[in-house]
Amino acid sequence: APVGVFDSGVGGLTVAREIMRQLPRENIIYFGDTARVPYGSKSKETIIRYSRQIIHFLESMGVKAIVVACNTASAFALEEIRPEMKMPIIGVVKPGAKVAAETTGNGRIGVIGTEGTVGSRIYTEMIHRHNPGAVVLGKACPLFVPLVEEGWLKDSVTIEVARRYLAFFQESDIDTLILGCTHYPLLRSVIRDIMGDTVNLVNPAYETAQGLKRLLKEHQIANDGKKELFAEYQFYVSDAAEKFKNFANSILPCEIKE
Ligand code: DGN
Repeated sequence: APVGVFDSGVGGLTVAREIMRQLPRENIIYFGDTARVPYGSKSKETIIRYSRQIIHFLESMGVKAIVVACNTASAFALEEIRPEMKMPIIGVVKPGAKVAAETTGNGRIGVIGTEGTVGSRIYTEMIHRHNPGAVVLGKACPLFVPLVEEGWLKDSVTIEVARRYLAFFQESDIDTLILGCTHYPLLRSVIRDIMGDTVNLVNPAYETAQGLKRLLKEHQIANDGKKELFAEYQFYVSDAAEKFKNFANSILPCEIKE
């Protein structure tokens, strides 16, 4: 059975991409809620309702586990929905928060994400579970999502916007920065140039794929058989399939056909 992955739109493809790289035998069914994106500025109640609907859809498609590949949905809906679930479910917040909490040298961690994610203080809460003394500084960077979706990954405008947002961390002495939104790993090199080499950038997409690997093993549902040479990937969206396909084909290691 496949793993179900969902996001508010295209961003979660950075998570799907990590799953393809790290768990190459797992089939994936991806759902992008392109009709209702963005989630970052919506209320908790709305995000929970959307997430429930999508999970029901993925369950009806016969998935064996669910990855909430959206930071905003993980922040607002995961704890609420988990008790209702029969199958394993994992979000993107906890894996990134855990690694940041455990690897920081000076206990000073920055988090960037949507207004919803940063406002929820979920990263702070999760980091404190593993490192109660850590100081966590959050900064919402709402313009990053449209810039990435426009494909302006290294554009001078993007660099200027990033400079303005990240100036928040000047003199903050953070040694770790969590890229707490699905789109931000695609801005990694811009962020890296501005933050410098002394700040460790945590990519929750990468950590989530690691977490999924452990979760599937734990539940003994990992597809580690030698039979299949290829995994199968299916993508569903609630709107604008063509635009989704173009974006997906620009960042995935495979090409989506009709
Ligand atoms: N996928 C969202 C997140 O990771 O928070 C970003 C896109 C959005 O819905 N604003």
